[in-house]
Amino acid sequence: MAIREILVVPNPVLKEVSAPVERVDDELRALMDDMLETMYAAPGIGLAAIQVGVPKRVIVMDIARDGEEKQPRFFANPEILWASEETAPYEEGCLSVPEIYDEVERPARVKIRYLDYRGETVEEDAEGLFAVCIQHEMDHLDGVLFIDHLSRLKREQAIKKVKKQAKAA
Ligand code: K2U
Ligand code: ZN
Repeated sequence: MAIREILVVPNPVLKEVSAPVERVDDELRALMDDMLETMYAAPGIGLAAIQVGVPKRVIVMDIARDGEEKQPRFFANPEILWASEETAPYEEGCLSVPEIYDEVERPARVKIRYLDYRGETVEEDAEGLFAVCIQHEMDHLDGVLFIDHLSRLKREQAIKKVKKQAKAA
């Protein structure tokens, strides 16, 4: 396994639409293993393949709380089959938009279908932090960042702040 570089705004790769995977094979599992190691090291609770520069529709996640047993999750070609009309706000952040946090409103519950680590098709209901995180990561697969849900002013201020951080580093 290897820790990979996480791309940050304004890298244009982050705006690319990722392609479906043809099969979950050992090569894809090696990518998912690297993504999980990279996510834990960040640290974060989710990561999309595009964030490490790979335009494939693949997500890893672990929403276990600190001190709880790790619960790594793997999602290939995830789809949202249903989303509740009810929405819920959440203070989101993003490893590709470092040190920027703001409230985003998303459907409170979603039904998803995806291929798991073994390539089996799974359908699952998500709510709470799982629903927030999977929708945040699935946005990444379509080249959408959480700041794209904010006002133009807030989005531009966020990108300006990240650029300033990068210069100061
Ligand atoms: O996509 C990413 O950059 C991973 C995010 C996932 C995430 C964003 C917003 C809400 C939930 C999950 C990172 O994990 S951001 C760091 C973080 C950590 C714990 C809770 C919220 C955000
Ligand atoms: Zn993100």
